Amino acid sequence: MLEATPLTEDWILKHEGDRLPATVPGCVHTDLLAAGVIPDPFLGQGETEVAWVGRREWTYERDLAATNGHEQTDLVFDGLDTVAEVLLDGRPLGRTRNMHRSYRFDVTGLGGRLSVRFASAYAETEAVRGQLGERPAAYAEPYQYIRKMACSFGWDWGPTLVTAGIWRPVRLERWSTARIARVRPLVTVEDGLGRVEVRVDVERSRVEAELALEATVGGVRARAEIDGTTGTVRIEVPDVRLWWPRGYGEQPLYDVELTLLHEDRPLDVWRRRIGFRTVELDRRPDPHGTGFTLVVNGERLFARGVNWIPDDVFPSRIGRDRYRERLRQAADAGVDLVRVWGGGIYESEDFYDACDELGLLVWQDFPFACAAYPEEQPLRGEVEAEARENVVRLMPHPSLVLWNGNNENLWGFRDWGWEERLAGDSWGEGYYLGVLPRVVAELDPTRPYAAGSPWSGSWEHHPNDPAHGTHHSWEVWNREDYADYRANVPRFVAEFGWQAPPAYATLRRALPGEELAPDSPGMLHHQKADDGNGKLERGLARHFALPEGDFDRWHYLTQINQARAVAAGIEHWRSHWPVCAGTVVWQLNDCWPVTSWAAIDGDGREKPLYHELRRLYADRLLTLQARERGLVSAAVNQSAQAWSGTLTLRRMSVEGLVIGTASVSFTAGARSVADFGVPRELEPVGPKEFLVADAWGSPRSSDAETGEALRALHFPAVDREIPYPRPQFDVALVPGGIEVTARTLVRDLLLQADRLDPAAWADRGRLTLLPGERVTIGVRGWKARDGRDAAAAREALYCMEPHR
Ligand code: BMA
Repeated sequence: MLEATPLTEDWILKHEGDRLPATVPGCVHTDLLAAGVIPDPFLGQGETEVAWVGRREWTYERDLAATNGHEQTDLVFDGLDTVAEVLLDGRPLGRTRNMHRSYRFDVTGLGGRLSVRFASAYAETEAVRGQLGERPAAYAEPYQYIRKMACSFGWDWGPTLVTAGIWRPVRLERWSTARIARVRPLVTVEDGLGRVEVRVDVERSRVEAELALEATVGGVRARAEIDGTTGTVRIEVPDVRLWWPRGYGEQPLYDVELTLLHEDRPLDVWRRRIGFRTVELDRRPDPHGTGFTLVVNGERLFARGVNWIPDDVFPSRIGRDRYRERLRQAADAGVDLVRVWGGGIYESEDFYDACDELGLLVWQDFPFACAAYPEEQPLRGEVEAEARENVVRLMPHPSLVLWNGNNENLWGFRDWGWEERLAGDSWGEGYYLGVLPRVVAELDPTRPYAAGSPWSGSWEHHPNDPAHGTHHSWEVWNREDYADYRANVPRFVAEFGWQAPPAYATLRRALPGEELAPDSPGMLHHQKADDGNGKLERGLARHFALPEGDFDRWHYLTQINQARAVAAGIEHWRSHWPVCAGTVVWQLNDCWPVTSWAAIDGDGREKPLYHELRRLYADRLLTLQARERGLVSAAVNQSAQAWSGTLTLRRMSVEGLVIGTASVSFTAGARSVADFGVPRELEPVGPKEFLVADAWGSPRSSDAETGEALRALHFPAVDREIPYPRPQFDVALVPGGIEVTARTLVRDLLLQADRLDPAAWADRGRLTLLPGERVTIGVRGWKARDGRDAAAAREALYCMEPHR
């Protein structure tokens, strides 16, 4: 039987004659940090101080004892970052140049000093660029010349921390006769009958030995012979339970166990979990253009998505618990699709395991982003090898529903001046329209492939044409106000978003001692976007009077503006289902403490946008939309039951007077949207008025947590024109939280719980109370004791105020 021995212990990192203790898996930066050699690059300007680390060569070492008792011993690296030479007692075992691959070296009968010598990634990129020529990109650093996580070179939300190291597990594998080299379970289901076709490749140390395979799935067992080095076991499992995305059903997972046998003795075992479900991507042309709708088990879905970036710029630090926590946060916010963005990595098994269990659909980008990538050697072979390996590695996971060729490269070629600059040089098209779809079709024909995001399906239409395929909506934020989201109805919005600073406690930790201001040195350093602060400022100024010299107010308003921006997009687009079939917010998470588009900040704290997503992505969403024909109320119902109830409309003044009311009954069928015009006489006019719509319904339309009706609000004027009354409300400490009772209109009330205690969390984000309304904001991680805490709670509450 194959024996695997992890090589986790006894590694050292050589640094200027010192031998520092090294963590494996890990990386140079985290080892230097642990040894006290470098400051924390996440704090203050630490990033700049450690820039030298990426320019050096680094060596990891440990002893490797020679082993016996087996015919073959392999040294297996699941991941090396990136350009390395592996030596045993000075004798080269091999070289590596791809972070996205694993490596296996034959060390049979060998022992001695094992060293892994990493060259600087910059040395490699300079050599490859010298050989293949310059290629255009959205960023200055040379990430397109090396197969390494692109965003480690810096991004518009990420630091430039070019690390090196043994970033994934390493082990010895000792075996005799044969081992399982590659397993491809092709899983299909039809009328309740699950089929698993397990395609297996083996490696042999004995060419002649007779080999067999035995596999079990869901209690069904099957056998097959190995012919040469391949074999296929076919298993049919009757009455399988379907795996569904969350909100649509359960996530039953079936264990697959595959054993390689020689004379009925097991040589090697492979275990994974699979799920039975079908997936199609409907891209048929229709009267609106070309659709992009995911269909799972025959159900057409509006995808409630988020974009995922590496959760730490040093991905070796992200363990199973961290993945699970972050993805649980996504699921709790109502998310059902996570797009693993192409500037990052193929994530670890832990990521996809959590998605399988939580019912999160995964859209996986191949790691290419925002650049022209050369298609010549040595890159071409690396791209094909990494694609083959990762398609096979990830194919057991039912959560994985889509492979996508790249992020924004087809768009960049057409729109960002690359076409002219390239003058015929290769730029990656051959990967996205050639190599990658070929690899997916050959190895995993059960899954759809898209060439890129955005992409209209062919060069016939502009790659980012909203009417065809996927669209990235970035005019809003870069140049326009979020009201502009309403300008069109894309078929699928794969990226859109708005920036805001992280939670206050996160800033305090990241910028120790700094007197915080929007443009204080640390704030500027932790803002990586091109003219990021300018866009934040202009975005604010369109809605609010700028709070000069008041950082806390600026922080509150920018966070509210972020939540409102994303809400404007999602409410509009969801109200246009099924023409629009998905929104993927840029971005769920951060990889360090930074001002960014993220809903969850670099310390894992939830920004107001996060709580807003819970409302926006709930099965039932009520929204008021200003359309050409007038104000429209739309009841978006993504649940399997019809939603019928009564809608109460109240036209009000900001002083709290009710100007007019009406009640209508409505029904939104299962998985559909019902919209109806707001009567003209109820449309609010001018800066003093607004409309409140409350949906009361059966079966329960109410928010289970609060027992309130679903509410939508419409203010026709921007805040800086609205004559808000001085907000008055009472605050009381109640078990588990804070109770607020409004005596006036209190708009966008927000408890910044981390100001009470860095460990405190609020269970909701911004909310608007009408005079007389009361709400309890749940707070975890904080125990209120006395009157001083009530005062602290009041201090941590923000809301819209009259202009000064
Ligand atoms: C798109 C993304 C990322 C970027 C984001 C915000 O370009 O694909 O590259 O971080 O917009 O600018």
